[in-house]
Amino acid sequence: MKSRGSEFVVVANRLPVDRVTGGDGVRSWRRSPGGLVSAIAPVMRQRQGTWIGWSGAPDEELEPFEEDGMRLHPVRQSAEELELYYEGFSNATLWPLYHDVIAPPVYDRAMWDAYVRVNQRFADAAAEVAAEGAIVWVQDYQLQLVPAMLRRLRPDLRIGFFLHIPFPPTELFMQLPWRRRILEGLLGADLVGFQLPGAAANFVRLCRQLLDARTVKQDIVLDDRTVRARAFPISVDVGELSDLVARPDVRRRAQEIRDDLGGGTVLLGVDRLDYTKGITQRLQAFGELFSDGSLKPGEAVFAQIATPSRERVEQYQLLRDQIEQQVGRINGEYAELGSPVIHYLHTSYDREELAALYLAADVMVVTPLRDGMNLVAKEYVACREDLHGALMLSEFAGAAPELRRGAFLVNPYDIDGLKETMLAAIRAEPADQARRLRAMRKRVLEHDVERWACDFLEALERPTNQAVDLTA
Ligand code: GDG
Repeated sequence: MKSRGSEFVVVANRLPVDRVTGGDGVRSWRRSPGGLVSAIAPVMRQRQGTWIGWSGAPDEELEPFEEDGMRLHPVRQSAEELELYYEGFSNATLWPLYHDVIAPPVYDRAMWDAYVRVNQRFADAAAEVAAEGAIVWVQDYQLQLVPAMLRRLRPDLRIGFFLHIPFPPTELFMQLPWRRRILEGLLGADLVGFQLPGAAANFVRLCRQLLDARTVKQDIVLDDRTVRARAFPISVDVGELSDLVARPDVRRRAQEIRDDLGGGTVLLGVDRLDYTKGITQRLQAFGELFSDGSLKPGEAVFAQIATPSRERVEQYQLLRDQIEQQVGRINGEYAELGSPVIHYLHTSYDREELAALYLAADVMVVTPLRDGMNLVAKEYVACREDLHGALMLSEFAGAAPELRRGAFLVNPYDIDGLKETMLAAIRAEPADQARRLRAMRKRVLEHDVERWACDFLEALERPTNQAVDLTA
Protein backbone atom coordinates (compact mmCIF):
# COMPACT_ATOMS: atom_id res chain seq x y z
CA MET A 1 0.00 0.00 0.00
CA LYS A 2 2.66 2.49 1.12
CA SER A 3 4.78 2.17 -2.00
CA ARG A 4 1.82 3.11 -4.21
CA GLY A 5 0.61 5.87 -1.90
CA SER A 6 0.56 9.61 -2.53
CA GLU A 7 3.70 11.75 -2.41
CA PHE A 8 1.58 14.74 -1.32
CA VAL A 9 -1.32 14.60 1.12
CA VAL A 10 -3.58 17.38 2.36
CA VAL A 11 -5.58 16.79 5.53
CA ALA A 12 -8.45 19.21 6.19
CA ASN A 13 -11.75 18.96 8.00
CA ARG A 14 -13.67 19.24 4.72
CA LEU A 15 -13.02 17.75 1.32
CA PRO A 16 -12.47 20.43 -1.36
CA VAL A 17 -15.75 19.55 -3.10
CA ASP A 18 -19.45 20.20 -2.46
CA ARG A 19 -22.31 18.00 -3.49
CA VAL A 20 -24.66 19.54 -6.02
CA THR A 21 -27.96 18.29 -7.36
CA GLY A 22 -28.60 19.09 -11.02
CA GLY A 23 -31.96 20.01 -12.56
CA ASP A 24 -32.43 16.35 -13.50
CA GLY A 25 -32.04 15.36 -9.84
CA VAL A 26 -28.64 13.76 -10.46
CA ARG A 27 -26.15 14.35 -7.64
CA SER A 28 -22.56 15.13 -8.42
CA TRP A 29 -19.53 16.90 -6.92
CA ARG A 30 -18.29 20.38 -7.65
CA ARG A 31 -15.02 21.91 -6.55
CA SER A 32 -15.58 24.23 -3.57
CA PRO A 33 -15.06 27.92 -4.23
CA GLY A 34 -12.27 29.75 -2.45
CA GLY A 35 -8.57 30.41 -2.53
CA LEU A 36 -7.31 27.49 -0.47
CA VAL A 37 -8.68 24.92 -2.90
CA SER A 38 -7.56 26.80 -6.00
CA ALA A 39 -4.06 27.28 -4.56
CA ILE A 40 -3.62 23.66 -3.63
CA ALA A 41 -5.41 22.03 -6.58
CA PRO A 42 -2.54 22.54 -9.08
CA VAL A 43 -0.02 21.09 -6.59
CA MET A 44 -2.38 18.17 -6.04
CA ARG A 45 -2.50 17.46 -9.76
CA GLN A 46 1.25 17.86 -10.36
CA ARG A 47 2.13 15.55 -7.50
CA GLN A 48 -0.78 13.13 -7.76
CA GLY A 49 -1.85 14.21 -4.32
CA THR A 50 -4.64 12.98 -2.10
CA TRP A 51 -6.96 15.21 -0.08
CA ILE A 52 -8.33 13.72 3.12
CA GLY A 53 -11.51 15.25 4.56
CA TRP A 54 -15.14 14.92 5.50
CA SER A 55 -17.78 14.90 2.75
CA GLY A 56 -20.20 17.22 4.54
CA ALA A 57 -22.89 14.62 5.24
CA PRO A 58 -23.02 13.00 8.70
CA ASP A 59 -22.79 9.21 8.99
CA GLU A 60 -21.82 8.81 5.35
CA GLU A 61 -19.36 6.03 4.41
CA LEU A 62 -17.73 6.81 1.06
CA GLU A 63 -15.00 5.06 -0.85
CA PRO A 64 -12.08 7.16 -2.13
CA PHE A 65 -12.87 8.79 -5.46
CA GLU A 66 -11.40 11.15 -8.00
CA GLU A 67 -12.75 14.58 -8.92
CA ASP A 68 -11.28 17.45 -10.90
CA GLY A 69 -7.92 15.66 -11.14
CA MET A 70 -7.65 15.23 -7.37
CA ARG A 71 -7.75 12.00 -5.40
CA LEU A 72 -10.22 12.42 -2.56
CA HIS A 73 -10.23 10.27 0.53
CA PRO A 74 -13.38 10.74 2.63
CA VAL A 75 -13.27 10.42 6.41
CA ARG A 76 -16.49 9.51 8.20
CA GLN A 77 -18.07 11.72 10.88
CA SER A 78 -21.13 10.63 12.81
CA ALA A 79 -23.92 13.05 13.70
CA GLU A 80 -22.80 12.86 17.33
CA GLU A 81 -19.18 13.58 16.43
CA LEU A 82 -20.29 16.49 14.33
CA GLU A 83 -22.00 17.91 17.38
CA LEU A 84 -19.15 17.24 19.83
CA TYR A 85 -16.01 17.54 17.69
CA TYR A 86 -17.03 20.10 15.07
CA GLU A 87 -19.76 22.28 16.55
CA GLY A 88 -18.46 21.55 20.05
CA PHE A 89 -14.71 21.48 20.61
CA SER A 90 -13.75 23.16 17.33
CA ASN A 91 -16.36 25.89 17.21
CA ALA A 92 -17.59 26.37 20.78
CA THR A 93 -14.20 25.88 22.51
CA LEU A 94 -11.24 26.61 20.24
CA TRP A 95 -12.84 29.22 17.97
CA PRO A 96 -13.81 31.65 20.78
CA LEU A 97 -10.64 30.91 22.80
CA TYR A 98 -8.40 31.67 19.83
CA HIS A 99 -10.38 34.84 19.00
CA ASP A 100 -9.70 36.77 22.21
CA VAL A 101 -12.54 35.04 24.13
CA ILE A 102 -15.07 37.38 22.49
CA ALA A 103 -17.65 34.73 23.42
CA PRO A 104 -17.13 32.47 26.43
CA PRO A 105 -15.48 29.17 25.40
CA VAL A 106 -17.19 25.94 26.47
CA TYR A 107 -14.87 23.48 28.26
CA ASP A 108 -16.51 20.08 28.06
CA ARG A 109 -14.76 16.73 28.48
CA ALA A 110 -17.07 14.82 26.13
CA MET A 111 -16.28 17.39 23.41
CA TRP A 112 -12.56 16.94 24.01
CA ASP A 113 -12.86 13.14 23.82
CA ALA A 114 -14.63 13.44 20.46
CA TYR A 115 -11.92 15.84 19.23
CA VAL A 116 -9.23 13.28 20.10
CA ARG A 117 -11.19 10.47 18.46
CA VAL A 118 -11.86 12.30 15.20
CA ASN A 119 -8.28 13.63 15.00
CA GLN A 120 -7.04 10.05 15.37
CA ARG A 121 -9.27 8.96 12.50
CA PHE A 122 -7.80 11.66 10.24
CA ALA A 123 -4.26 10.68 11.29
CA ASP A 124 -4.98 7.01 10.56
CA ALA A 125 -6.28 7.91 7.10
CA ALA A 126 -3.19 10.01 6.34
CA ALA A 127 -0.89 7.21 7.54
CA GLU A 128 -2.69 4.84 5.19
CA VAL A 129 -2.54 6.92 2.00
CA ALA A 130 0.90 8.60 2.27
CA ALA A 131 3.83 7.17 0.33
CA GLU A 132 7.19 6.61 2.03
CA GLY A 133 8.70 10.01 2.86
CA ALA A 134 5.66 11.91 1.55
CA ILE A 135 4.78 15.52 2.34
CA VAL A 136 1.64 15.85 4.47
CA TRP A 137 0.00 19.24 4.97
CA VAL A 138 -2.52 19.45 7.81
CA GLN A 139 -4.95 22.38 7.85
CA ASP A 140 -6.38 24.35 10.72
CA TYR A 141 -7.68 24.32 14.27
CA GLN A 142 -9.97 21.30 13.94
CA LEU A 143 -6.94 19.03 13.46
CA GLN A 144 -4.24 20.22 15.84
CA LEU A 145 -3.57 16.74 17.26
CA VAL A 146 -3.04 15.15 13.85
CA PRO A 147 0.67 16.05 13.42
CA ALA A 148 1.79 14.14 16.57
CA MET A 149 -0.64 11.27 16.00
CA LEU A 150 0.60 10.90 12.45
CA ARG A 151 4.28 11.10 13.37
CA ARG A 152 3.79 8.28 15.85
CA LEU A 153 2.38 6.10 13.05
CA ARG A 154 4.68 7.29 10.29
CA PRO A 155 7.98 8.86 11.42
CA ASP A 156 9.18 8.85 7.80
CA LEU A 157 6.79 11.63 6.72
CA ARG A 158 7.50 15.35 6.37
CA ILE A 159 4.59 17.01 8.19
CA GLY A 160 3.43 20.63 7.89
CA PHE A 161 0.59 22.32 9.73
CA PHE A 162 -1.08 25.65 8.94
CA LEU A 163 -3.39 27.49 11.35
CA HIS A 164 -5.87 29.75 9.53
CA ILE A 165 -7.08 31.53 12.67
CA PRO A 166 -5.15 33.53 15.28
CA PHE A 167 -3.04 31.76 17.91
CA PRO A 168 -3.74 33.32 21.30
CA PRO A 169 -1.30 34.78 23.81
CA THR A 170 -0.33 32.79 26.92
CA GLU A 171 -2.83 34.59 29.17
CA LEU A 172 -5.76 33.19 27.17
CA PHE A 173 -4.37 29.86 26.01
CA MET A 174 -3.69 28.88 29.63
CA GLN A 175 -7.46 28.58 30.22
CA LEU A 176 -7.62 25.46 28.09
CA PRO A 177 -7.74 22.33 30.26
CA TRP A 178 -6.01 20.36 27.49
CA ARG A 179 -3.40 23.03 26.70
CA ARG A 180 -0.36 20.74 26.85
CA ARG A 181 -1.97 18.15 24.61
CA ILE A 182 -2.65 20.76 21.92
CA LEU A 183 0.94 22.03 21.97
CA GLU A 184 2.30 18.48 21.86
CA GLY A 185 -0.06 17.71 18.98
CA LEU A 186 1.27 20.64 16.94
CA LEU A 187 4.88 19.77 17.75
CA GLY A 188 4.44 16.58 15.74
CA ALA A 189 4.90 18.79 12.67
CA ASP A 190 8.23 19.83 11.15
CA LEU A 191 6.83 23.24 10.27
CA VAL A 192 3.94 25.00 12.04
CA GLY A 193 2.63 27.91 9.95
CA PHE A 194 0.66 30.89 11.25
CA GLN A 195 -0.87 33.95 9.58
CA LEU A 196 1.28 36.44 11.50
CA PRO A 197 4.69 36.50 13.23
CA GLY A 198 2.98 37.40 16.53
CA ALA A 199 1.04 34.14 16.50
CA ALA A 200 4.20 32.14 15.83
CA ALA A 201 5.86 33.98 18.73
CA ASN A 202 2.90 33.13 21.03
CA PHE A 203 3.27 29.47 20.14
CA VAL A 204 7.03 29.39 20.70
CA ARG A 205 6.67 31.19 24.04
CA LEU A 206 4.00 28.72 25.18
CA CYS A 207 6.17 25.74 24.25
CA ARG A 208 8.92 27.21 26.41
CA GLN A 209 6.68 28.06 29.35
CA LEU A 210 4.39 25.08 29.40
CA LEU A 211 6.56 22.27 28.04
CA ASP A 212 9.93 23.57 29.14
CA ALA A 213 11.09 23.23 25.55
CA ARG A 214 14.36 24.73 24.39
CA THR A 215 13.74 27.44 21.80
CA VAL A 216 16.09 29.28 19.51
CA LYS A 217 14.37 32.28 17.94
CA GLN A 218 11.33 30.76 16.22
CA ASP A 219 12.59 27.17 16.42
CA ILE A 220 11.65 24.66 19.06
CA VAL A 221 14.55 22.28 19.58
CA LEU A 222 13.37 18.84 20.66
CA ASP A 223 15.65 15.93 21.57
CA ASP A 224 15.52 14.31 18.14
CA ARG A 225 14.48 17.11 15.79
CA THR A 226 13.64 20.78 15.41
CA VAL A 227 10.18 22.24 14.82
CA ARG A 228 9.97 25.56 13.03
CA ALA A 229 7.21 28.11 13.71
CA ARG A 230 6.83 30.68 10.94
CA ALA A 231 4.34 33.18 9.51
CA PHE A 232 2.81 32.70 6.03
CA PRO A 233 0.06 35.30 5.54
CA ILE A 234 -2.57 33.70 3.31
CA SER A 235 -3.97 35.52 0.29
CA VAL A 236 -6.48 35.31 -2.54
CA ASP A 237 -6.59 33.95 -6.07
CA VAL A 238 -5.90 37.20 -7.90
CA GLY A 239 -6.13 35.59 -11.36
CA GLU A 240 -9.60 34.18 -10.72
CA LEU A 241 -10.90 37.51 -9.39
CA SER A 242 -9.41 39.58 -12.18
CA ASP A 243 -11.00 37.22 -14.76
CA LEU A 244 -14.35 37.60 -13.00
CA VAL A 245 -14.35 41.40 -12.90
CA ALA A 246 -13.36 41.55 -16.56
CA ARG A 247 -16.53 39.71 -17.58
CA PRO A 248 -19.21 41.90 -19.17
CA ASP A 249 -22.03 40.06 -17.35
CA VAL A 250 -20.35 40.71 -13.98
CA ARG A 251 -19.89 44.41 -14.82
CA ARG A 252 -23.51 44.70 -15.95
CA ARG A 253 -24.63 43.07 -12.75
CA ALA A 254 -22.51 45.52 -10.68
CA GLN A 255 -24.25 48.45 -12.38
CA GLU A 256 -27.62 46.83 -11.80
CA ILE A 257 -26.85 46.44 -8.09
CA ARG A 258 -25.87 50.11 -7.86
CA ASP A 259 -29.07 51.17 -9.61
CA ASP A 260 -31.16 48.98 -7.32
CA LEU A 261 -29.49 50.51 -4.28
CA GLY A 262 -30.67 53.95 -5.27
CA GLY A 263 -27.69 56.12 -6.21
CA GLY A 264 -26.15 56.97 -2.80
CA THR A 265 -22.71 55.89 -1.62
CA VAL A 266 -22.70 52.10 -1.34
CA LEU A 267 -21.12 50.54 1.75
CA LEU A 268 -20.68 46.79 1.71
CA GLY A 269 -20.03 44.08 4.31
CA VAL A 270 -19.47 40.43 3.34
CA ASP A 271 -18.96 38.01 6.20
CA ARG A 272 -19.90 34.65 7.57
CA LEU A 273 -22.43 35.47 10.25
CA ASP A 274 -19.90 35.24 13.09
CA TYR A 275 -19.40 37.17 16.34
CA THR A 276 -15.73 37.71 15.48
CA LYS A 277 -16.57 39.82 12.44
CA GLY A 278 -17.77 42.99 14.22
CA ILE A 279 -21.02 43.23 12.26
CA THR A 280 -23.07 44.80 15.07
CA GLN A 281 -20.36 47.41 15.73
CA ARG A 282 -20.27 48.58 12.11
CA LEU A 283 -24.06 48.71 11.85
CA GLN A 284 -24.30 50.67 15.07
CA ALA A 285 -21.80 53.22 13.77
CA PHE A 286 -23.68 53.49 10.47
CA GLY A 287 -27.03 53.96 12.24
CA GLU A 288 -25.61 56.67 14.48
CA LEU A 289 -24.40 58.65 11.46
CA PHE A 290 -28.09 59.10 10.60
CA SER A 291 -29.21 59.79 14.16
CA ASP A 292 -26.64 62.56 14.64
CA GLY A 293 -27.37 64.06 11.24
CA SER A 294 -23.97 63.34 9.63
CA LEU A 295 -25.74 61.38 6.89
CA LYS A 296 -29.17 61.89 5.35
CA PRO A 297 -31.24 58.91 4.18
CA GLY A 298 -30.54 58.45 0.48
CA GLU A 299 -27.01 59.74 0.82
CA ALA A 300 -25.57 56.32 1.74
CA VAL A 301 -26.80 52.76 1.88
CA PHE A 302 -25.32 49.67 3.54
CA ALA A 303 -25.52 46.20 1.98
CA GLN A 304 -24.60 43.54 4.52
CA ILE A 305 -24.24 39.99 3.26
CA ALA A 306 -24.20 37.60 6.22
CA THR A 307 -23.52 34.07 5.02
CA PRO A 308 -25.22 31.46 7.22
CA SER A 309 -22.66 29.73 9.42
CA ARG A 310 -22.58 27.22 12.32
CA GLU A 311 -26.29 27.65 12.77
CA ARG A 312 -26.61 25.02 15.46
CA VAL A 313 -24.11 26.68 17.82
CA GLU A 314 -25.95 28.79 20.40
CA GLN A 315 -23.76 31.91 20.17
CA TYR A 316 -24.46 32.08 16.44
CA GLN A 317 -28.22 31.92 16.96
CA LEU A 318 -28.00 34.71 19.56
CA LEU A 319 -25.92 36.86 17.21
CA ARG A 320 -28.35 36.39 14.34
CA ASP A 321 -31.26 37.58 16.50
CA GLN A 322 -29.22 40.55 17.66
CA ILE A 323 -28.26 41.64 14.14
CA GLU A 324 -31.77 41.20 12.79
CA GLN A 325 -33.22 43.29 15.62
CA GLN A 326 -30.61 45.96 15.05
CA VAL A 327 -31.23 46.12 11.28
CA GLY A 328 -34.97 46.32 11.93
CA ARG A 329 -34.52 49.13 14.42
CA ILE A 330 -32.25 51.22 12.18
CA ASN A 331 -34.42 50.74 9.10
CA GLY A 332 -37.52 51.45 11.20
CA GLU A 333 -36.06 54.83 12.12
CA TYR A 334 -34.37 55.99 8.93
CA ALA A 335 -35.70 54.10 5.91
CA GLU A 336 -38.16 55.66 3.53
CA LEU A 337 -40.80 53.67 1.68
CA GLY A 338 -39.00 51.44 -0.78
CA SER A 339 -35.54 52.58 0.37
CA PRO A 340 -34.10 50.87 3.43
CA VAL A 341 -30.78 52.28 4.66
CA ILE A 342 -29.50 48.77 5.41
CA HIS A 343 -30.02 45.84 3.04
CA TYR A 344 -29.39 42.75 5.10
CA LEU A 345 -29.08 39.43 3.24
CA HIS A 346 -28.75 36.24 5.24
CA THR A 347 -27.70 34.02 2.36
CA SER A 348 -24.72 32.96 0.32
CA TYR A 349 -23.95 33.90 -3.27
CA ASP A 350 -21.88 32.51 -6.10
CA ARG A 351 -18.48 34.00 -6.93
CA GLU A 352 -19.89 36.02 -9.87
CA GLU A 353 -22.41 37.82 -7.67
CA LEU A 354 -19.76 38.39 -5.02
CA ALA A 355 -17.41 39.96 -7.59
CA ALA A 356 -20.27 42.16 -8.83
CA LEU A 357 -20.95 43.28 -5.26
CA TYR A 358 -17.28 44.20 -4.76
CA LEU A 359 -17.41 46.25 -7.97
CA ALA A 360 -20.60 47.95 -6.84
CA ALA A 361 -19.20 49.00 -3.45
CA ASP A 362 -17.74 52.45 -2.82
CA VAL A 363 -16.70 51.53 0.71
CA MET A 364 -15.83 47.98 1.75
CA VAL A 365 -16.36 47.65 5.49
CA VAL A 366 -14.26 44.97 7.21
CA THR A 367 -14.34 45.40 10.98
CA PRO A 368 -13.55 42.10 12.74
CA LEU A 369 -12.84 42.15 16.47
CA ARG A 370 -10.21 39.50 15.70
CA ASP A 371 -9.50 37.67 12.44
CA GLY A 372 -6.67 35.36 11.36
CA MET A 373 -6.33 37.16 8.01
CA ASN A 374 -9.65 38.18 6.35
CA LEU A 375 -9.78 37.31 2.70
CA VAL A 376 -12.73 39.60 1.95
CA ALA A 377 -10.47 42.65 2.41
CA LYS A 378 -7.92 41.25 -0.05
CA GLU A 379 -10.61 40.15 -2.51
CA TYR A 380 -11.98 43.70 -2.62
CA VAL A 381 -8.50 45.09 -3.30
CA ALA A 382 -7.87 42.47 -6.00
CA CYS A 383 -11.18 43.31 -7.72
CA ARG A 384 -10.67 47.10 -7.83
CA GLU A 385 -8.51 47.35 -10.94
CA ASP A 386 -10.35 50.62 -11.59
CA LEU A 387 -8.70 52.14 -8.48
CA HIS A 388 -12.06 53.31 -7.27
CA GLY A 389 -13.32 52.60 -3.75
CA ALA A 390 -12.15 52.64 -0.13
CA LEU A 391 -11.36 49.84 2.30
CA MET A 392 -12.23 50.29 5.97
CA LEU A 393 -10.21 47.71 7.83
CA SER A 394 -9.97 46.66 11.46
CA GLU A 395 -6.59 46.83 13.15
CA PHE A 396 -7.41 43.37 14.49
CA ALA A 397 -7.61 41.67 11.10
CA GLY A 398 -4.52 39.71 10.12
CA ALA A 399 -4.60 41.63 6.83
CA ALA A 400 -3.98 44.98 8.58
CA PRO A 401 -0.16 44.92 8.62
CA GLU A 402 -0.03 44.20 4.87
CA LEU A 403 -2.71 46.73 3.90
CA ARG A 404 -2.05 49.49 6.40
CA ARG A 405 -0.67 51.94 3.85
CA GLY A 406 -3.89 52.01 1.89
CA ALA A 407 -6.71 51.05 4.21
CA PHE A 408 -8.77 53.28 6.48
CA LEU A 409 -7.73 51.51 9.68
CA VAL A 410 -10.16 51.34 12.61
CA ASN A 411 -10.50 49.99 16.11
CA PRO A 412 -13.93 48.34 15.89
CA TYR A 413 -14.49 48.66 19.64
CA ASP A 414 -14.39 52.46 19.30
CA ILE A 415 -17.79 53.42 17.91
CA ASP A 416 -16.94 57.12 17.57
CA GLY A 417 -13.73 56.18 15.76
CA LEU A 418 -15.71 53.88 13.46
CA LYS A 419 -18.13 56.72 12.65
CA GLU A 420 -15.37 59.18 11.93
CA THR A 421 -13.47 56.75 9.72
CA MET A 422 -16.64 55.67 7.93
CA LEU A 423 -17.34 59.29 7.03
CA ALA A 424 -13.75 59.82 5.91
CA ALA A 425 -13.97 56.72 3.69
CA ILE A 426 -17.33 57.84 2.24
CA ARG A 427 -15.88 61.26 1.46
CA ALA A 428 -12.43 60.18 0.21
CA GLU A 429 -11.40 62.03 -2.96
CA PRO A 430 -10.87 59.94 -6.11
CA ALA A 431 -7.14 60.72 -6.14
CA ASP A 432 -6.79 59.56 -2.53
CA GLN A 433 -8.76 56.38 -3.29
CA ALA A 434 -6.50 55.63 -6.24
CA ARG A 435 -3.32 56.24 -4.27
CA ARG A 436 -4.46 53.97 -1.45
CA LEU A 437 -5.67 51.21 -3.75
CA ARG A 438 -2.45 51.29 -5.72
CA ALA A 439 -0.43 50.69 -2.54
CA MET A 440 -2.69 47.82 -1.45
CA ARG A 441 -2.86 46.23 -4.88
CA LYS A 442 0.91 46.14 -5.14
CA ARG A 443 1.04 44.01 -2.02
CA VAL A 444 -1.89 41.69 -2.85
CA LEU A 445 -0.89 41.14 -6.49
CA GLU A 446 2.68 40.27 -5.51
CA HIS A 447 1.57 38.01 -2.67
CA ASP A 448 -1.32 35.96 -3.96
CA VAL A 449 -2.47 32.59 -2.68
CA GLU A 450 -0.29 30.66 -5.08
CA ARG A 451 2.78 32.34 -3.64
CA TRP A 452 1.51 31.52 -0.14
CA ALA A 453 1.22 27.81 -0.94
CA CYS A 454 4.64 27.77 -2.65
CA ASP A 455 6.32 29.59 0.24
CA PHE A 456 4.86 27.17 2.76
CA LEU A 457 5.74 24.04 0.81
CA GLU A 458 9.23 25.28 0.00
CA ALA A 459 9.88 25.94 3.68
CA LEU A 460 8.47 22.54 4.60
CA GLU A 461 10.72 20.75 2.12
CA ARG A 462 13.85 22.63 3.19
CA PRO A 463 16.01 20.49 5.52
CA THR A 464 15.41 21.60 9.09
CA ASN A 465 19.01 21.93 10.28
CA GLN A 466 19.74 24.61 7.67
CA ALA A 467 17.19 26.84 9.30
CA VAL A 468 18.54 26.64 12.83
CA ASP A 469 21.12 29.24 13.69
CA LEU A 470 22.47 27.97 16.99
CA THR A 471 24.89 30.85 17.31
CA ALA A 472 22.01 33.32 17.66
C1 GDG B 1 -10.90 31.75 8.00
C2 GDG B 1 -10.28 32.75 8.98
C3 GDG B 1 -8.77 33.55 7.15
C4 GDG B 1 -18.27 34.81 1.98
N1 GDG B 1 -19.57 34.85 1.67
C5 GDG B 1 -19.68 34.17 0.52
C6 GDG B 1 -18.41 33.72 0.14
N2 GDG B 1 -17.58 34.11 1.05
C7 GDG B 1 -16.13 33.86 0.99
C8 GDG B 1 -15.34 35.14 0.89
C9 GDG B 1 -13.98 34.69 1.40
C10 GDG B 1 -14.34 33.61 2.41
O1 GDG B 1 -15.69 33.22 2.15
C11 GDG B 1 -14.29 34.13 3.83
O2 GDG B 1 -12.96 34.21 4.21
P1 GDG B 1 -12.49 35.15 5.39
O3 GDG B 1 -11.01 35.15 5.39
O4 GDG B 1 -13.05 36.50 5.21
O5 GDG B 1 -13.10 34.55 6.74
P2 GDG B 1 -13.31 33.05 7.39
O6 GDG B 1 -14.39 32.34 6.73
O7 GDG B 1 -13.52 33.33 8.85
O8 GDG B 1 -11.91 32.30 7.15
C12 GDG B 1 -9.77 33.97 8.23
C13 GDG B 1 -9.32 32.43 6.29
O9 GDG B 1 -9.83 31.35 7.10
C14 GDG B 1 -8.28 31.89 5.34
O10 GDG B 1 -7.13 31.48 6.01
O11 GDG B 1 -8.51 34.66 6.34
O12 GDG B 1 -9.16 34.87 9.13
O13 GDG B 1 -11.22 33.14 9.98
O14 GDG B 1 -13.23 34.12 0.39
O15 GDG B 1 -15.33 35.59 -0.43
N3 GDG B 1 -18.18 33.01 -0.99
C15 GDG B 1 -19.24 32.75 -1.78
N4 GDG B 1 -20.51 33.14 -1.46
C16 GDG B 1 -20.77 33.86 -0.34
O16 GDG B 1 -21.92 34.22 -0.07
N5 GDG B 1 -19.05 32.06 -2.92
